[in-house]
Amino acid sequence: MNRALDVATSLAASAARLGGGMRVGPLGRRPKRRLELYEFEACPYCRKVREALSALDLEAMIYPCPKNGPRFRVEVARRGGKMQFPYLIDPNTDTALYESDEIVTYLFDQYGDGAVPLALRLGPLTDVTSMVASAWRPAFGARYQPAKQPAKPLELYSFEASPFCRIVRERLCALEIPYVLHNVAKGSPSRVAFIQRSGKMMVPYLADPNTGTAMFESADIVAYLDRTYANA
Ligand SMILES: N[C@@H](CCC(=O)N[C@@H](CS)C(=O)NCC(=O)O)C(=O)O
Repeated sequence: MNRALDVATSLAASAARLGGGMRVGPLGRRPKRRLELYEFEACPYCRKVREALSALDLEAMIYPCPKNGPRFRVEVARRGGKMQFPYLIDPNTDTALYESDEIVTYLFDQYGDGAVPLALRLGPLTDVTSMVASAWRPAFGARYQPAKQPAKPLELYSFEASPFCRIVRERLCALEIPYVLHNVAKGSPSRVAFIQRSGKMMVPYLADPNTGTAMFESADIVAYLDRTYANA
């Protein structure tokens, strides 16, 4: 897909959700230990959870589970008993949940003010708009593409509504590369530390501790991931 079409369809995906995952809302207590999320980018139910993480300014360890992915899908079945996504683990409360609505409610209870934003509590309408978002880019972030596994997880600064971040998340997902997701949506208190680290407020920003690489620009990041991890 050419770059302009790539960005346009990714933008359309965000528009379908009316910018859900763009802005931080009221925050509650912060988790001491990082949340873990098994998901895949093209899954509309996973998107709801990712929007919640952005709105709540939460970090998560992301284990991408593209279809046919050899690693993390089986881990979900082993840990939770079935291969269904999203699957969230909160080591702070020893909680493990499958259903997206339950996960979203849980996250706003634990780490927000208890109120789920309207766009995430419209039941079937929330699901349908999230499906429309996925439908714009059905071929991306859904299927596994053989890749080398990094020794250490990568780090991605992102927020759910950014079309450029989506393009990078899709690639990480297809290659089944685990990463720490740092959400820095608009209004995020985490932006201060991010700017100190990266030098400016722009996402996506990828850091790879395996190679000492850190970079902006979605197209460059995708090219880097392909060059470094995709099997030829
Ligand atoms: N009601 C569940 C539905 C979850 C669901 O159907 N997830 C799909 C992915 S979008 C799934 O796990 N499919 C099995 C697979 O991908 O192998 C929820 O809201 O979390």
